Amino acid sequence: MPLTNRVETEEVLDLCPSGEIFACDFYLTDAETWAEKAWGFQLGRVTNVDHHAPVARMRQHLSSTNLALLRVRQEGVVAAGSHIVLNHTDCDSVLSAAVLSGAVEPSDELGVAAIAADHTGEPNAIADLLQAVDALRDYDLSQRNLRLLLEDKPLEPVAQEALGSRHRKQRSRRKLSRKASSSDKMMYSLPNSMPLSTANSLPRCCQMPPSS
Ligand SMILES: [Mn+2]
Repeated sequence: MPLTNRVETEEVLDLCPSGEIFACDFYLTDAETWAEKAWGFQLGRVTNVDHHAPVARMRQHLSSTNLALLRVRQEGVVAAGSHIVLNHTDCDSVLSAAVLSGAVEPSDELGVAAIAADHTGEPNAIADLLQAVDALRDYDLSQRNLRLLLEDKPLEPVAQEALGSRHRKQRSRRKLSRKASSSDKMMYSLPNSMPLSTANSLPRCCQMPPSS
């Protein structure tokens, strides 16, 4: 599906005229008014496996992957003839679809990876890979390389390249923030060591409050 802010249930029904539909990791309008399941909300043949609904439970540290794991552990993977629909390909989208479809074993480490990507930002090899290839918007590629990573095999060159460029960006961001924090310290020492006129000409955000 295209990536849009608001997705109506009619749109996914049109997309998949028959069979059960699992819309993963994007919010279907008013889903919270449907029948509540441990893994999301259901209306007829549509189930929204998603953590974006405006209800208290979804405001916890919870990702769609955690919901998908609940569904697979209680009811198994989705039946043949069902559809899994995504509208983006970040870590949580890819993992929730891979879990629901049975492409990967339902393990807790996948839930941890989704929460690292969505909430905590903690270093996590699975989250790192899937966020790195997100921009390619290629679910099959993401899923193939997820499996390679889980099996400890070399990634495809395009995934390796995406991961390499993510790491390079992270390194330069870290360098920049180290630079920024050391120059912050310098700024704070300025008012004592420089004439007032010079201190006043510093950009506003760097000025110390008046010392009166
Ligand atoms: Mn997502």
